[in-house]
Amino acid sequence: MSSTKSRPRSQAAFLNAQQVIPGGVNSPARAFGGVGGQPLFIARGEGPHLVDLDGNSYLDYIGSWGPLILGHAHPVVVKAAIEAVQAGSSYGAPCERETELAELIREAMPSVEMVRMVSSGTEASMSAIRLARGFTGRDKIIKFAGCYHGHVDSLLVSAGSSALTLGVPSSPGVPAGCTADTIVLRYNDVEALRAAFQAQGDKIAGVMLEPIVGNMGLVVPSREFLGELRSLTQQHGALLIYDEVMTGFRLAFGGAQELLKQKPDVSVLGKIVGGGYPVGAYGGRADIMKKIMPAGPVFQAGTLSGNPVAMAAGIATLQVLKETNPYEALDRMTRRLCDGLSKAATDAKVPHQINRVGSMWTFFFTGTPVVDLDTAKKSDTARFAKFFWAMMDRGVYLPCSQFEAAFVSTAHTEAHIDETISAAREAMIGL
Ligand code: KE4
Repeated sequence: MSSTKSRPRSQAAFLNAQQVIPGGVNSPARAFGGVGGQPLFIARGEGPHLVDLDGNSYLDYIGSWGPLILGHAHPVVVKAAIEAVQAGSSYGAPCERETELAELIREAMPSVEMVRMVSSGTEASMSAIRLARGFTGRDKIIKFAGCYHGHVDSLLVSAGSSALTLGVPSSPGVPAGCTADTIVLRYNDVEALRAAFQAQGDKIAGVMLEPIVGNMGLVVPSREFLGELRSLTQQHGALLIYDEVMTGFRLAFGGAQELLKQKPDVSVLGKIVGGGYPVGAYGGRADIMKKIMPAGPVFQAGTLSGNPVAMAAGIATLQVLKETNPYEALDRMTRRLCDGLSKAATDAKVPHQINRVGSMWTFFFTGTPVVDLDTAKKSDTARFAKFFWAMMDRGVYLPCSQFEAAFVSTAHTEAHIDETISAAREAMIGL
């Protein structure tokens, strides 16, 4: 199944790209592997819209896979980036913007007493794991099937996101030694977590999870699971690492940990913290972070870490979020959308589940509640693909995989939401 519309300029661009870029894309998540057909090539983003090379405009519910909570080309962010780039693109030396963004993160997340900037969520996750191992002197890391933390060698086992969509849960090129110390458990499985600590609690350096998952599609943790994660890590001297790359500044200014009233030892950030520019960050308790070189012995470095232009965009984005506090409005807008989508599916007799937290949501084509990877995989991905293209042809750009979260931005209005619901009502007919 793919589109009924022709998009000749995107098709030509894709053909060209495939000559010089593997698969024609710089990330498999954009390859449309889960929905068939060819990716659209984008000319520009404007507020809630993407415009492709053929001049078609789409309501964008990906927002660059999360970063664009303010929509495309927000004037405050654009102005900040332009001013920054006119003072030079990179110094290879510290600048005060790095401190300013770190202070904003610390203000938003009390569990984060010190922060290190890097250039992607993957880099932040990789560094957080090394830090946990360096701080505890232990090797084992627990992760959960369906959670994705970037393409970190040791975590590419039952990863979510595009690794899951492409059906390659553990990638070639990752030596067995890299994953020998990675324990993979089922999300929300309290018994398995207890058993893992029972068996090897004194060898576990850290437990890493998406506190609210986006990479199986959206999955929420049980209260018991969250509680056990915190108490077992505390009891056994392991670090609790929240991967808030997607949820940080998305679900609340203080991220999922604010919403869930939890206090991890280390947090991993990305996406919104750079306002659409390449920024990752990891931070946490000062006694832990002081293990990072040059304050401590754990090595980590990066040419463009704390890049001044990216810092400026991140600061501008967080300042707008702090000043406008859009979270209740985003929650209302996204509730309106999901209620409308659910009614359209019910009227069309399409079995579905919608998991939503704030402006992050996933429409699953299954009648079974989705609480972990196994239940997420019960979804009808062929029906998802048909719906994806039916919506695309009606000017609505959804994530190109059943196992991804979608996002509403502050640029989406009620009119845009109602337009999306009408398109879904049509798209559901005969699905
Ligand atoms: P990046 O290296 O892509 O900046 O961040 C990796 C990462 C880490 N943690 C979480 C919870 C994430 O969701 C991600 C990246 N998310 C995917 C989409 N779910 C990015 C899309 C892509 O890989 O192109």
